[in-house]
Amino acid sequence: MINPKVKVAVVGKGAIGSLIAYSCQQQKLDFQLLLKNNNTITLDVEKIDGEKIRVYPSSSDINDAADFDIVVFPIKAYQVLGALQQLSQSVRPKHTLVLLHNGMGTIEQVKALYPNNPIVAATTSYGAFKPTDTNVKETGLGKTHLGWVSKCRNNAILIESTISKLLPPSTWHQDIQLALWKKLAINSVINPLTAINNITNGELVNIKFHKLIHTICSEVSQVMTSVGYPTNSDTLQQSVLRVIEATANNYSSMHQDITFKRQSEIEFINGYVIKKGRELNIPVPENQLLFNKIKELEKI
Ligand code: KPL
Repeated sequence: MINPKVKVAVVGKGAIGSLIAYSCQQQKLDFQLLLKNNNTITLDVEKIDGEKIRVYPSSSDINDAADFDIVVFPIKAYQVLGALQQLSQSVRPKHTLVLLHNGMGTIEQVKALYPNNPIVAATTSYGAFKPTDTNVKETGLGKTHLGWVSKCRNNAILIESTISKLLPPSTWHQDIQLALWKKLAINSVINPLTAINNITNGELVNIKFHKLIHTICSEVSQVMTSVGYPTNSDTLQQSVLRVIEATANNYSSMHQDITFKRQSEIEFINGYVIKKGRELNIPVPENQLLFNKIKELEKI
């Protein structure tokens, strides 16, 4: 018999994970947070319209998680592998794994570790940050794009409808890779340029960045086209400019990572473009320069 109450587990209590916890509470879903230690926490979420809600998640230790059907990873790309290893005692082949982060390259890692699990890849344009460990501020209402990388054989409709409720509105794609590449192109431009120049996203409209943005888009478009997603630099540049305008007052996640001396996601953003460029024999020198500069900044 189909169990109508799908159990959701969310790894960590990052900004996006906290928004997911908020949605789960609002939608009355059965959910828990998987944390490094199983301390009881509450989260104070301030929605973009100013509404303030306290979220009371139940939680488990990530090394000893209680039962779930879906586990969502709204964590940095470089944390995914570690989290999956910590979950090795709890993950069964029936569990759906949902990857939700900037950058690309983790799907390959997850498939290698859990070849039989259903996997969903997702990207969202929601914005949020955490002024304190338990406070979350929503800074942008977004949209979420989702797609099966490996589809589950049972309950797919129920699983899809549950995942769709986490960061609505959600669109399911036959081929999520295209949406991931489009987001990768945007992140390859905005994230390193804002971090290197210590500026908001909006400051990238300055004419002095136009040529550089065009060159980065040109390199990414050649790689995208070669992996089977034909595009060109003008198309990518237009979508980059749309995001720059829509998020003008925001500091990008990479800007924040560099400012707060955290590891950045450069390996999974421009680093992924470089890796694919190398495999396909496509030179991507501007992406390489940005990669090198961010690596230098990470050391400071
Ligand atoms: O995803 C983002 C990020 O900051 O990581 C963008 C789209 C650039 C918005 O800031």
